Amino acid sequence: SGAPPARETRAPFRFDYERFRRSLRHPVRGGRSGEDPETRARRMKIKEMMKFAWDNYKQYALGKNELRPLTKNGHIGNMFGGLRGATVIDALDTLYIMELEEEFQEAKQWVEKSFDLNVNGEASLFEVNIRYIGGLLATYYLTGEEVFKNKALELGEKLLPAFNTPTGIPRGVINLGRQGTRPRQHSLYGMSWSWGWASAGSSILAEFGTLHLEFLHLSELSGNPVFAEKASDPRPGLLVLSRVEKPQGLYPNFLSPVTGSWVQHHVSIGGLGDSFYEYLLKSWLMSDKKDSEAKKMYDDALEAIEKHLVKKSAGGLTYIAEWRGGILDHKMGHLACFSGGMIALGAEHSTGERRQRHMELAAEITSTCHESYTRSETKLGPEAFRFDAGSEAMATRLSERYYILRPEVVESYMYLWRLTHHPKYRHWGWEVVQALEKHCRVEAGFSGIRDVYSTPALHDNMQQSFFLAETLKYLYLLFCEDDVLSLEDWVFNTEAHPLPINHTDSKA
Ligand code: DMJ
Repeated sequence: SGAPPARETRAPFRFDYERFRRSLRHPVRGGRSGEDPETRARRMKIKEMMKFAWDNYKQYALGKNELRPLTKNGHIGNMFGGLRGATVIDALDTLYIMELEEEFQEAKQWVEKSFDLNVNGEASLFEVNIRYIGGLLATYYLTGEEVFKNKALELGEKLLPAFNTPTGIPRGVINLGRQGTRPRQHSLYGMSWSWGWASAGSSILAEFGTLHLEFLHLSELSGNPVFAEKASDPRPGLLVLSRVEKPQGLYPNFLSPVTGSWVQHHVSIGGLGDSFYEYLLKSWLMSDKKDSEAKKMYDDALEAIEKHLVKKSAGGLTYIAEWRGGILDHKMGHLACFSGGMIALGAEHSTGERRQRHMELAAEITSTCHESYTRSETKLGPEAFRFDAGSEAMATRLSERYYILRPEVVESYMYLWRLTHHPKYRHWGWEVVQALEKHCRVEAGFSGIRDVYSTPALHDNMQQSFFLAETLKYLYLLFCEDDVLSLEDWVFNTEAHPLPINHTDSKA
């Protein structure tokens, strides 16, 4: 308990753009000489899938948030507070990395001409941050084009009022409307709310804990410390979290932004908790390992998870259970499958017995998630799978059988491939490509499916923007050389948008 130790003044980020560009050049210009032709062909296939997903979005839904590939129209939804073009922003860096040049120009033009930030509506702070701010920042870093930076900064300003709470921990929903200019003009500008479904006005761990990477870059690029101050330095969120008592060292998912205490004891490394842990580790990596406070919190959290939540099924599968007020729920969500990649990345930067133990744990979890795919008829995994009542890595409830083009399993394959070079990860990634082609590809794009255990697939008529941002990007990187967006130089935000690491030494 007590305040975390005072931290040294943050050194400015120093980027070696040339190095980044060099690393990009290899994959996109046809790979290395001597490259295995099958690997190249597989990469090109994934590039074709991206072009297909983009072309259909452009044709039927440009300017809407997502494509509805069956009805061939657009979907707007209510997550982004009137902002449009979620798929454009999420796709930008993937198009660029895959060298889909014409398509990248189309997306860029939409940002220049049609991306309107003068909106008025209630947005998810988390979703706007990870998809819009993350996508714009990454594209700026990759291309150096000012328009992306300027839009990210302008949008970032609109998010700041969400932090005006007694603890500094933001609420989940923010109104993006403009500030009223006349004295009695009504405006909801800057009003923020907690989600109606979040118990007792609480903020969600994975939401307020998933701002740090992007906000640090907003301060870096604007020269305005306000972003870093709000989300990171002195980190009101982490200060509160470091003081509040954690049941058995675990972090529950719901916290009051007014009192700074837990509202409900539900712990999960999947939905509601997931990217909080991810951003602790990646904050440390992005700071070139200077942010020791974040690293300590990551290590302690993982230790508690290992001790209380990691279990082995009767059939020998390792999984991470959820925890409800002391009672284990033997269930893993698809979202929790990102943790194989995260734990492997953490292990890579550990030493000795711990390194080996965590690398094994990461490989076992990734293998369990692979089982959740192979045990289905479609070879795609369900939204959640269980280890109870005789079930092993399969959904037991009708409501958990769907697959919405989520990336977490291929994300872990990508990390495990990069960190171990075991060929099974490329093999498993290719299985996913084939399953997507067979069951999710329709005439006008890719669609989620309602039941992974039955064929022919029943489509949900939605091409999620994260399919272009994450699923296809991670699959592509799985078949690239390691120096393409090298893990030494970049961290991926939780929507797979790459942000550069702050190398303070000159190791170019
Ligand atoms: C994405 O928006 C991000 O990966 C987020 O962290 C979790 N949910 C989706 C993908 O499943």
